[in-house]
Amino acid sequence: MFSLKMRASRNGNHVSGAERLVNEEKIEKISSELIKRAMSHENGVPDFINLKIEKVTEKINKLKHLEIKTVHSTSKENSRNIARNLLKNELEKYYLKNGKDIEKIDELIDFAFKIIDAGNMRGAAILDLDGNRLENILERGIRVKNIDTTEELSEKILKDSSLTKRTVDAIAIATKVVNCGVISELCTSDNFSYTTGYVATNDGYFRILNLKDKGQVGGRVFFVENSKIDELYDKLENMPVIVY
Ligand code: PML
Repeated sequence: MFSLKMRASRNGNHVSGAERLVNEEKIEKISSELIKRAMSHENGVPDFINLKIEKVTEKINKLKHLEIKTVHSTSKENSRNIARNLLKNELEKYYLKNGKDIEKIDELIDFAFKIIDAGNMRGAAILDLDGNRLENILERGIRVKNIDTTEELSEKILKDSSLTKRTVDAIAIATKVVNCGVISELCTSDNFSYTTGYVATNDGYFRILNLKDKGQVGGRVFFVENSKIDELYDKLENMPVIVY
């Protein structure tokens, strides 16, 4: 298989990026789809597009996608409470396992919301249970790479008129992240007008409507136990995964 990575920018600012893992015979078709995607991006027409095509020699891991559960909520406050409870449920198990004070979980979640609302990172932040940031480069964060979804999954998701390509891309990230041992992920979109975000755990991909206000920036936080961070980093970036 081959990895295709596209990133586009304008005046040095990131406009869009996407990646695919495809068989040799699909390289041309998917390359043109990625270029089309770059050219028609909502952030404007780019003045620079980079398309990288590389043969993947490692074993490709096939992962079953997290179940999609949409949570309808009309206010940001309520949506954030729902996200908080989902995160708490998951984090509590790890706090207890590591003998940590569960009263501190709210503080950790507040910190995560602060990070995503600051919106100044290209990749995700990684937080351990004590609220330490574990990314190699703080401003950059970690970018989950070498992922794709099968056409069947993508078609199945897009058949639902309430879902878009955003969900297809996000489910690939969330499924890989959770399978790599991340306890849970909190995400809001970096698109100003897209207010749906999600919490991903082993129990599913919980899309939560109105997780931020229109006009707000977004971000991603991965919650982890702090052991084996180098191994986790390597997997998140380099392990080839196709989500089905
Ligand atoms: C969804 O609607 O399922 C996508 C949630 C947000 C994904 C993040 C993004 O597109 O920037």
